[in-house]
Amino acid sequence: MPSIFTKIIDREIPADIVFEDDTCLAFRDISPKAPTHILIIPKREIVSLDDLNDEDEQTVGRCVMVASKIAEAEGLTNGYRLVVNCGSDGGQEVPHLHFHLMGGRKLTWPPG
Ligand code: DGP
Repeated sequence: MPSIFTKIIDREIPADIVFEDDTCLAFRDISPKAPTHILIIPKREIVSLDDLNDEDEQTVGRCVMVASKIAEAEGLTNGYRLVVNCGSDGGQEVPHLHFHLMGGRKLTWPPG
């Protein structure tokens, strides 16, 4: 079952897209929790970290590389956080693997 993120990939619903290549798409979170809050997603429909296969290794690596490049492009020179929520205890709401890139303010630890 395609998630809302597949609809963003397919341009069926709008999003503020900041980066795209053959593997990943990155767009601003609709409900930002920090001044910069961008979601990096694989175009492949992977539900969560629990669903990764060996063949996803390059895809996941590419998403992390893209996150780092976007952080630089966004000027997050003081640091940032890259978060993946997994499953219900992890707080995952959208069943399509995504990396939250958050920065632009001091982030607290531990998260709630
Ligand atoms: P998570 O709880 O880890 O599954 O985070 C899902 C994030 O996705 C949440 O921060 C809000 C964001 N989100 C949900 N629907 C949309 C949407 O339609 N557009 C955009 N840009 N972000 C969305």
